[in-house]
Amino acid sequence: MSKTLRPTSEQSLLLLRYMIMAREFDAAMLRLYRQGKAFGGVYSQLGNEATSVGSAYALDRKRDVLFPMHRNIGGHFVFGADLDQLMVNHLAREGSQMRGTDGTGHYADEKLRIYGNVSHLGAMIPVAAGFVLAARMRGEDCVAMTYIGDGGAQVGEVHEALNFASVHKLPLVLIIENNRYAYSTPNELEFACAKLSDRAIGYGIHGETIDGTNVETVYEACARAVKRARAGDGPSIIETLTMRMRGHAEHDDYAYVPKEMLAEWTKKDPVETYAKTLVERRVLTAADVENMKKSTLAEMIGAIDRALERPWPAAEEGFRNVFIES
Ligand SMILES: Cc1ncc(C[n+]2csc(CCOP(=O)(O)OP(=O)(O)O)c2C)c(N)n1
Ligand SMILES: [Mg+2]
Repeated sequence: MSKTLRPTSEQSLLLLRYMIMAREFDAAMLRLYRQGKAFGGVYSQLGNEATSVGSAYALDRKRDVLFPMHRNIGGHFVFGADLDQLMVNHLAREGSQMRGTDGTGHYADEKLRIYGNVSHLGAMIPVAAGFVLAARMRGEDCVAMTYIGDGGAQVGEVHEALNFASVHKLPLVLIIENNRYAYSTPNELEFACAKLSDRAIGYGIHGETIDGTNVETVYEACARAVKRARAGDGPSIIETLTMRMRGHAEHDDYAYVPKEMLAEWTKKDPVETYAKTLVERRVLTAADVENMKKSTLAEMIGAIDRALERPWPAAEEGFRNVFIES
């Protein structure tokens, strides 16, 4: 089955391109944070590019919906988000979809079919389940994909939403991004089961644990989950194994993470390994990869310059939609 789902050369180039976009956007945000130009938390995407891109790519963005989390910038690109708009959002400048009140993607965009992220861990999953229930009641064919971390997966609402979605066979795909840490808490202090996908048995749904650093593996597993969801077979849990390669956010020096662990996962860098695979398959050359990186970096620099030319949003915007206005 997985063979038939293997991306074509054209699709594989797109997967690589989206991952490079995610990588360069992330690198740009890390620099901007150090320059004092990005505010609030900057949550690095490093190591999560394949999970974010491969999962979102399995959806049909014309009819499905994405409920991303804080390390899913790749999915925004897959769903057609405009780079300039994303940069303005993240730099909280005038024109930001969150009116400058936030810099980590807490926006909903009906046109893009992106809703998220809900900051309170676990709380987004019932919203995603409710979305597809409503869509079903309206007679629409719509699959929702949403995400939770290894830490967030322990929150009660995740269970409630999964149980409800399973009973009603809702077309929901939950990606559990197991990047080994929730802030400084390691897996062994978060849960006692062998695999987080084992929980699927308790809901009577499909569950699997996959290599979250391989974009094709992620795409194939998610495409199968989307197919099942669309066919009326209900939700799936896909646990993607990755490593959070930096701190929780950029204020965190992640001194509690063993250096050997990071070194081990560096060898599985999602962008570099996929670029190498595509060069070996002769889909592109090493020089093409370098050019792709260079042109993406130039795109980022352009977007940053344009965003920084914009003024700050008006201070009153900070109070809008916070209190009920009568
Ligand atoms: C209910 C709730 N508790 C605590 C937080 C603060 N918080 C935000 S992210 C995070 C760690 C999440 O870890 P994990 O779910 O593993 O995701 P990761 O950041 O590793 O991708 C915490 C504690 C929150 N947003 N919501
Ligand atoms: Mg985590």
